This record gives sequence, structure tokens and C-alpha cells, in this order.
Amino acid sequence: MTKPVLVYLKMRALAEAPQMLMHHAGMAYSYKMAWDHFGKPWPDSKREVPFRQLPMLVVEGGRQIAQSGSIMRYLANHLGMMPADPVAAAWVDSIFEATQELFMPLNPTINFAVGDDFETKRTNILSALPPRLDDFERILDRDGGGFLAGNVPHYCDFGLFHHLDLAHFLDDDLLTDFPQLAAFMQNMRGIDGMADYLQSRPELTGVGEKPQLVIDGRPVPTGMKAD
Ligand SMILES: N[C@@H](CCC(=O)N[C@@H](CS)C(=O)NCC(=O)O)C(=O)O
Repeated sequence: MTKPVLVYLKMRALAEAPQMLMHHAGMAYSYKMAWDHFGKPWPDSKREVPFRQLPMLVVEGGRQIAQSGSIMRYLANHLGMMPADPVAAAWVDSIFEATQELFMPLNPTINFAVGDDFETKRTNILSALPPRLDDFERILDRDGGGFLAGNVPHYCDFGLFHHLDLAHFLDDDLLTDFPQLAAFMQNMRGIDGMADYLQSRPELTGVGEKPQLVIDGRPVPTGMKAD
């Protein structure tokens, strides 16, 4: 099989969970910025992807999989990580969907907001998060396996890890009152491939002031332009 290509932009957001999942499973892939994949600026390429947004996974035969959730479900199926029982699969999917609801406004805030705008968004996000965190805490507590659905990670676990990892830019002590979630983050850091991925991905610096990704050793502004 040819290596799939994950196409995205200069931000740490919806391409994280699929990359963590692929690293964990040892699945080879390549990552391309939209402008490198299409050979032109992203705004001129939007009509070449199904829903004018990214991420997109290009698989064999050039077939395009859009929507981050669909990419995760495709990968979980492809990698044999989908629960066979339909109810168990629906449970994992419902948790994943709940993690997707953390995307907005958290991801754009961390990647792009600066100054007073960042501070206002930070306050709002941190005041809205505790009931969400409590839901995941209860799931972990009830299940007892150290992950969201048992003692191995499913695709929902990668979604939650990503969003909580980002939320730590807002508050280092985010999980002080959520011991199960704190343990979950540690468990996720310990799974196959995760440490490698976290060490090799572009560093995100200057959150809230001048957000940049350090790509190939060079800090570049986050965004949707080549530079
Ligand atoms: N529902 C979509 C949302 C995708 C989305 O919001 N993509 C943003 C980046 S995170 C994007 O493509 N922004 C550039 C644009 O809209 O031109 C998904 O889950 O994949």
C-alpha cells in the first residue's frame, strides 16, 4: 500500500490525533502542508478538497478522506482498532465525539489568539472546562482500565489526549482536581510511539503572544500561508 498523505496547515490542532494514532500503530505516512501538496496557496486549493477545510488524508488511488472524525474512524478500522461489538464501538465513538467538542474555541485560541483577546478566551475556556473534564473523569473512574474504554487506547483516547495537552497551555495545573485524567495523560505518554511523536513534532512557542511552530529548526508563524 502507498503511504497515506496527511494534508494540513501550520497549526497544532486537528492533525494531532491522527498522527499520534499512526505513530502508535507504527503506520508509515507523510505529512504535507496544503501549499506543498497542491503546489499553490491554500485559498486557491480549497475547492480541491471535499469541504474546503483540512485535515485531509489521501489514501491509495488518490482518494481523499476529509473531516477529522472520519479520518480517525478510517484509521481505527484500517488498523484493526475498532471494537467489534457495535455497542462498544458506539460507546468509543460517543466519547470521541465528546472530545471533538473541545476543539472550539480551544484550538484556535492556543494557535492564534494573542494579547487581551487571548486572556479573555483563556478565562472563558477555563471556566467552561470543569464539567467537561468531570465527564471524562467519571468515565475513567468507572472503567478503571487507565484509558477511556478499557486498558488499551482507542481512537477516542488520542482525541482527548490532544485537547488536554493543548489546554495545558492555559493552565499547567488544569488536572489537579482530576486524578484519573492526570493518570490518563501519563498512560497515554507511555504508549508505543507516543514519546517519539511528541519529541519529533514541531514545538509550539509563544502561545498568547506570538504563536509559532518550530519547523525544521526554524520558528514560523502559525497560520494558513507558506510563510
Ligand atoms: N469539521 C472539520 C473542521 C475542519 C477545520 O475547522 N479546519 C480548519 C483548520 S483546524 C481549516 O481548514 N481552516 C482553514 C480554512 O477554513 O480555510 C473537521 O473536523 O475536519
